[in-house]
Amino acid sequence: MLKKILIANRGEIAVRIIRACQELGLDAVAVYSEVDRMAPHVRMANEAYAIGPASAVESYLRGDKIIEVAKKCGADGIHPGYGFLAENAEFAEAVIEADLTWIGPPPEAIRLMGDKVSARETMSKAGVPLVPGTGKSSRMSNDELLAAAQTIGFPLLVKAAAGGGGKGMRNVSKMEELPEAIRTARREAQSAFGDDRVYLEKYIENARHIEIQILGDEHGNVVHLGERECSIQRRHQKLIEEAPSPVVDEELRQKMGEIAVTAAKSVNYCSAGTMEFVLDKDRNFYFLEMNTRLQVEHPVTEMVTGVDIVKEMLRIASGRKLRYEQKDIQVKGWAIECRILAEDPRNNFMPSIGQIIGLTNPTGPGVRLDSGIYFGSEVTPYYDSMLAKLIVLAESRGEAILRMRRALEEFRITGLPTTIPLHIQLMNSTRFQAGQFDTNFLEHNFSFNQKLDPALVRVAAVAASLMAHQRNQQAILLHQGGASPWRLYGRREALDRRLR
Ligand code: MV4
Repeated sequence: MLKKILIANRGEIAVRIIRACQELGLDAVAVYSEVDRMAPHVRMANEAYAIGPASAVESYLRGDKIIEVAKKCGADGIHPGYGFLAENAEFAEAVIEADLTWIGPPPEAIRLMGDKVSARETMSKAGVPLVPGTGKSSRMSNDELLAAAQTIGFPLLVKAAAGGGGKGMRNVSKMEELPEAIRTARREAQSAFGDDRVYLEKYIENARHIEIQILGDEHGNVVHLGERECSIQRRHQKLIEEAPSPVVDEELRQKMGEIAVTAAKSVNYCSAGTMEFVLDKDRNFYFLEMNTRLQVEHPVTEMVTGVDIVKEMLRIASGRKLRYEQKDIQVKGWAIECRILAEDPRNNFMPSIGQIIGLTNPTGPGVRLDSGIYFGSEVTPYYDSMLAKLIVLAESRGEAILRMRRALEEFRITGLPTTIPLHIQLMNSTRFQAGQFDTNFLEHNFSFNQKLDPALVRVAAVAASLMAHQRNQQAILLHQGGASPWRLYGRREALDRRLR
């Protein structure tokens, strides 16, 4: 069994993994960059080690340094979280090579799914429905691509084989545009991934983005934990996720789930993973890609299934058998997650930086907050803009929306603009409430241009201060019959003396 885990990450996900370690009685080791010396994950871990300057390339992406720290401090496993080194097959191999336990899927599975062309081929062989597109050949010439486009039809997407998550993707509506789109997509892919291979897929319009969570152990057992609805996004950055999806019924869940399990078994997958699908207007689903890591939005699945995915990953990595059979997995209730970003939705989602000078965290029934900030902490420009994830669980979707709105109203972050006001507006939108949205909803059918006049903001701040002061005064007068705060203080002191 593992005893000491190094977490090769920062922010809310490092905190989340430390919590899982603590519940399993494992020691957690944090690593941190210069600007993260005071970060929550450093404070919460049993031990913490500096690994370099702020820039991720010199710190959280330094696999060699991280493995060195793990060996020196006597850790026996490494959890990569998401992002950074999580889907780097060479790093996973180096961890295993160093005689440490890799808390994630086998490096071969990471590599296979990282190449989107080989992922398509593998999934096709396992009987997973694919979007019509180019086939097996991993290296296609421009002429071959142009010929294939004739059969696929338009609109279509040019995608980078080494891409994923929408990076380097191009939408093409007619043949005349295709040669140029292929050229630019190749150029972009070459500079971003050092690999200019591209492939084509028919573009499924007005689709919903649905994903299936799976868990597999080292003994060949695989279960699925149902779906997540991830259509509310902006430029491939998800903003809201929910489980279940408003458009997936038990029958479709079983069908997608069974296919995901079969596919995972066909590649000897183990640990946590996610199969991404698009669902068209007629509720046909098509495989897009597989994410071979723990995902940001895993909490909504944890809330409705009661399965602690991170603890399960740790148990699986220690060689344990999965504790669940498919029949043990039941979806109960409704969970919604809002990603709280340090971005200004009123100013084109401009990233915001600064100190958290005021913070009230939401709590109460059915509320979970996975956060990487605290009162007084600094938000730097070096990493991802996600500050926290606010997750609620309720009996029904309607109640979950009301609960989320309540929790968002409780959540006060002062010092920098966040996406909280946007989320409140989304919870209030009738289209969201009715579950009528696709991946274009936020960017095309929803406006958040509540432009604030700075002069009016000042007036509002002055009015709010006056109101707050007046309310305090009233509370004192009403409840204490005219006693001043000083007199009340004196009375309390006298009472304390008598009790002593
Ligand atoms: C698609 C698609 C429709 N048809 N592929 C985006 C992220 C990456 N995982 C693949 N993505 C998509 N691939 C085909 N053939 C729709 C998406 C997609 C999307 C596209 C445009 C704008 C927002 C989107 C959000 C999720 C998925």
